[in-house]
Amino acid sequence: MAHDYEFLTVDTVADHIRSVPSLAEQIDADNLVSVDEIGDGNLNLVFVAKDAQGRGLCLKQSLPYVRMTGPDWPMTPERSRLEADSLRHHGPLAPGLVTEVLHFDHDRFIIALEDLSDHTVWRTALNEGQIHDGAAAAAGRYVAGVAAGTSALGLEREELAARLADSVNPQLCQITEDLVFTEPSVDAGRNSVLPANEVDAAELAADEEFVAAMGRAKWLFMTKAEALIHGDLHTGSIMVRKPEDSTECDSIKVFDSEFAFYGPVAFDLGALWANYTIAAARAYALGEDERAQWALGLITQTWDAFETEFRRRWPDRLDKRVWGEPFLEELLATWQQEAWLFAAAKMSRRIVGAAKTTDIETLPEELREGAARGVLQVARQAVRDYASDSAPAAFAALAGTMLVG
Ligand code: SR1
Ligand code: MG
Repeated sequence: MAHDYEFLTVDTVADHIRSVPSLAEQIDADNLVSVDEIGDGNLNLVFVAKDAQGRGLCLKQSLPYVRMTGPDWPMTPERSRLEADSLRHHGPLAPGLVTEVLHFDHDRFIIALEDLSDHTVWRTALNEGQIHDGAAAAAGRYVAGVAAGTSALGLEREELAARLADSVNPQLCQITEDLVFTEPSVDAGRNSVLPANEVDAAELAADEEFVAAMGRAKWLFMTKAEALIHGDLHTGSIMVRKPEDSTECDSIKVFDSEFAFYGPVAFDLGALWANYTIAAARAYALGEDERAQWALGLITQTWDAFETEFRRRWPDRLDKRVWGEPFLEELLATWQQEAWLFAAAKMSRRIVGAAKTTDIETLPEELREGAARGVLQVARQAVRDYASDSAPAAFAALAGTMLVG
C-alpha cells in the first residue's frame, strides 16, 4: 500500500502546530526557541519543540518504513494510530503512569504528546548508573491496570470485541514474532554477534529445548488475546524523573506503545524482566556487582507491584459468577510461568538479533563478550527451570548465578 504524506522536519513543526487549534493553545508556534529531532528508536521521527515561555510539545511521526533500515523494510504508519489509541485507553487505567496524547493527525500519522523533556529514558539512566527507586513497581502497576481494565475482567463483551477489532496489529506483531521468537535461533540474515560470541549464538540455535520453548512462547503470543498489552515494554519505553538529590522517582511515564495489540499479559512482564537482566549484565561486566544485584531486584519489585495491584482490582471484575478466587490464583501462577518464557525470548533477541540494546553495545568490546554470553546462558537456563519454580525471585537468583559465570 503506497503512503503519500509529508514527513515532518524541524522546519515544518511550527506549521503543524499552527494547523491544529488545540495544539496552538498549548505552545506558541510563532515564537519557538528550539525544535529538535530527538528520535533514537528503531522506527519513527520524534521532535520536541519549545516556546519562549518554556512550554514544550512532542511530535512523533510514523514513517511508512522502519527507520532503522530505511525504505527497504516497509512498515505500516497505521502503527501510530494503534499507539495513540492504546495510550488513551491505558491512561485512565494507570493514572499518572502513561504519556498523555494531546492530538492525533491520522492523515500524516503524527501524535502530539506531552513534553517529557524533564524526564530521562530509563535505559539511558540505567546505563549512566542512576537509580530511580519506584520505577519498577510503577511499571508493574501499569501492567496490572492494563490487564484488569482492557481484558474481559474489565470490559463488557461488546466493548471488548470492538477494542479487540480496533487493535489488530499484524505487521508490528510479525516483527515481534520474527525478531523475538524465531530469529534468535533461526537467523534470517539479520543477526550479528561479536566473533567471540559466535559459538554462543550457535549453541543457542542448536539448543533444542530452547527452540521448543520459543515455539511455545510464540504460540502464546499469537493466540492468547488476553488484554491490550503494550507489546514492547522495555526500559527504553519508559521515561523516569527524580529530584537531583534523591534516588526516589517522582514520575514515570510509559510511552511508545505502537506494538500494542490484544496479547498475553505476561509478555509485558517478561519484557521488563529481560531488560532488567540486561542492565544487570552490563553492571556485572563493569565490575559493579552491587548495582547488578540492585538491577536484578527490579524483577521482584515489578512482579510484586503487579500482583498487589491486580489483586486490589480483582473485586471489580465484571463477572464474579465463575471467576472466583481459585481462578485469580491460577491466572497469577500462569502469568508467572509465562513471564519466564517471554523474558528468555526477549533477552536472547537483544543479544543475537537485529535490534540490540545500548546497555550491552556501549560496553567496551572486551566486556561485551562476557556480558552477551551471560545473557544467553540465562535465557537457555530459564526455559529449563521455569516449570519447577517460577517465582520471580528464582528468576533473579538464576540470572545472578549465570551472569556471574
Ligand atoms: C524493526 S523494529 C525492531 C525493534 O524495535 C522495537 O523497539 C521493537 O522491539 C522491535 O522488535
Ligand atoms: Mg519502541
